[in-house]
Amino acid sequence: MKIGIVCYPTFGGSGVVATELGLELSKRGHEIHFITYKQPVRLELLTNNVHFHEVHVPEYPLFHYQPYELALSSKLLDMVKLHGIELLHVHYAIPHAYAAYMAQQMLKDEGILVPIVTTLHGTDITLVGSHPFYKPAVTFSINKSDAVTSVSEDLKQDTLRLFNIKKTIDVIPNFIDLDKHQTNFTDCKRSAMAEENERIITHISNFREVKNIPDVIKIFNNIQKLIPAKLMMVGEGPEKENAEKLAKNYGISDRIVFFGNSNEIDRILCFSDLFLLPSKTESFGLVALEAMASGVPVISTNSGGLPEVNIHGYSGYLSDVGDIDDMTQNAIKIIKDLDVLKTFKANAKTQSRNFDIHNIVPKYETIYQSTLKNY
Ligand code: GMT
Repeated sequence: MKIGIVCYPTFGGSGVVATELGLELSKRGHEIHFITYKQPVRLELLTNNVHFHEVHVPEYPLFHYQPYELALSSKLLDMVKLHGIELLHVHYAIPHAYAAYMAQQMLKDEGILVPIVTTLHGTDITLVGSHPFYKPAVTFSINKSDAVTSVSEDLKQDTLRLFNIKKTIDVIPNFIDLDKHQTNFTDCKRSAMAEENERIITHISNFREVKNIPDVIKIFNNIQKLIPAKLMMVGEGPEKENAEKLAKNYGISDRIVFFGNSNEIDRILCFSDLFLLPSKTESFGLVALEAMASGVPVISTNSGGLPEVNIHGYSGYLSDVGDIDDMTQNAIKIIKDLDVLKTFKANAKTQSRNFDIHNIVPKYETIYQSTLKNY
């Protein structure tokens, strides 16, 4: 199949999933066209089967907001015509499903029929999409998609609760390429990061408010009072500065490394003992899955789709949002004893196998095939 993929190309779960999906589909013989405003961060190699088409939005001073949706729908139209793209798979309802619908209508006018598959990732539904300013347009574009998928059962239920959806929503969980995460790095630089007796705790995110970044610092502060530990903070975002200040106030700045964005999180996860994800909500929590695939147990909240990913008392522990004490105690339970830690690490790896890319990507292929057949 010739598939056009639209996503946010930045460091964020939806862009990562879309990129990994496209790459895997290309390995399975499909021709993939990424259509977005920047080359996706995890899309390093373009091949005969993987193409990237940049959406340019000309700056015009008259416009207070530059019309990205318009530029995207025009680009989609052009690329479908030029490359014979058979199906558009858009990740994130806002504004991608909306722009794809516009492109679909324009193409129809020219006698070209292209179905749209929309994948809901979470923030497009729970945090942004349900805002009254966006809700009618989001409802419309979901209902006009030819197929709709959601990355967790919880997100599907939220979507049905918050919007008047007339479409069937298929749950296709996010996935992981285990080969990428289970390589035993010969150059895993644990000793450069911590002493032999120290535990390494890691957090990776885009440091948005929803990630509850201060809770990461508070939990770590509690842990390091009881067990020698270091904290690896990976990513960039609005809450980073506050996190640095909080660490300074606690007097633990020397125990924390702020890395900034990284394309090689597997190289940081390879020496990590525990992953912290105290988010207010996560439709899925892809990063928790990435941690588990690297054999890192997860301390997370029990919000959103996280209980579908992290299994309480097995791959890690789940707590109520904001329950710093519970998260601290759970963390200690895992890391204080090396044998317990070893068991949780092994369990985390085992749990991640339920999301093996090779089993999940065919589910998208099935959706594409049935959508094309019924179109
Ligand atoms: O969580 C973020 O800040 C990024 C966001 C996104 O839009 O890329 O992630 C969402 O999609 C990911 C991939 O499906 C999920 O793993 C994240 O849980 C989800 N984030 C939220 O629901 C807050």
